[in-house]
Amino acid sequence: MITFGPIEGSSEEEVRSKLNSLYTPNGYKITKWKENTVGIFRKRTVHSAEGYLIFEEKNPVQKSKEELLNSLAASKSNAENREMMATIKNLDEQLRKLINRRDVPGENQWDTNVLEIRSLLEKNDFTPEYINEICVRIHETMPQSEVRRLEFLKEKVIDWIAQDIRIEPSVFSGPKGFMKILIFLGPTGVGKTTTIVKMAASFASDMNFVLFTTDNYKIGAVDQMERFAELLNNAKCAVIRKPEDMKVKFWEASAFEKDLVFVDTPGFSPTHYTLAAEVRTILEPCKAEAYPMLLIPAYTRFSDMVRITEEFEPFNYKGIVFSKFDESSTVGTIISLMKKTGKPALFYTTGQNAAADIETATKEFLLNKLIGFGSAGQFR
Ligand SMILES: Nc1nc2c(ncn2[C@@H]2O[C@H](COP(=O)(O)OP(=O)(O)OP(=O)(O)O)[C@@H](O)[C@H]2O)c(=O)[nH]1
Ligand SMILES: [Mg+2]
Repeated sequence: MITFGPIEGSSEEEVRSKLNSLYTPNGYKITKWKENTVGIFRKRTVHSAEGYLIFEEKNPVQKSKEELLNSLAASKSNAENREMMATIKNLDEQLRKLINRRDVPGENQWDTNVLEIRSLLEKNDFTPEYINEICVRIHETMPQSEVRRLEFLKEKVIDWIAQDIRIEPSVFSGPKGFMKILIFLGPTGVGKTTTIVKMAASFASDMNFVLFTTDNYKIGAVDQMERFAELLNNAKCAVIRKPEDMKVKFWEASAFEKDLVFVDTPGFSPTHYTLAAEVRTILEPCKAEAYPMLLIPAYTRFSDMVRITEEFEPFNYKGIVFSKFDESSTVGTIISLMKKTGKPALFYTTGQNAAADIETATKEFLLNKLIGFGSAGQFR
């Protein structure tokens, strides 16, 4: 670090003006001001400043302007001088534009760190809307001194992201003695049936549960569920074909004091109106006690996630199970979705092993998957 001073003057303004004539206004930092009284007969106050110099890399326009000025001094012919003067004028304009641009938020030197955060968020597949909100928030709420500290900035951004993650961890809790009905909804092949088996095996092994399948559409769906029921210690499995079946089986389940009913549904797009209406009619009898969940694979594009969440809204699902996490490498899309829809994550599924590969949703799970935030994004 190169220090300067003391630079003296009769007032602070005079000292500053001396400094500005010696260095560029951003090229020094004053660390100490002094004020002394000097003289014996005629006393006067002397102000002085000390500090250190800040060296900024000259930008290319400044550099070439200086080179031109040096060569101008050495040049002889007037014609050459005129040409040089025209070039300098042009460079001056460019320089002025550059200086003006540096006043726009987002282009200043200290914004390098904000640009770094922007690029990290992009790598993590956050939506442009989400990224802009974070950048505006940095500009509006954080002083430059904090933004300059990249690690601190990363921690702050992680805090904000953590606040946007919505979690509902208590799917299985509820008043004792009340039967819970978990309904699994979602487009085709997202993992509804497998997730039921995973949940039953991992979280409900000490509960008295029964499986219902309403999937009368996919060939082999009933066989698949019956096979899974066998694997789950011969759990009871009922096939529901119409609302009357649901009423009867629902009544039986409560009469036999079941704790839990897992209800599988056929995969469909709600724009397939006939099937959507049929499924809703079948589910109607247990609507009041039901806990509907929507499954979406973690790798789904943001626009498709939004469409699916909107299309399944009429089923009043309580939250989302993000499936197939093992096939996705980023979590920005999911967090952006939570921020946009306010819907919480319930579970994450992480592989094809039906006896495991499921976790209750936590914030840490998503935060630990953020790329590039280093220790700021590591949680236990
Ligand atoms: N990689 C991976 N595959 C999974 C996961 N969960 C389910 N699968 C696979 O996804 C495929 C579809 O799973 P299903 O459970 O049949 O999906 P579904 O939503 O019931 O499908 P439909 O009933 O046809 O709508 C199967 O091959 C599963 O093994 C997961 O977490 N990771
Ligand atoms: Mg299925």
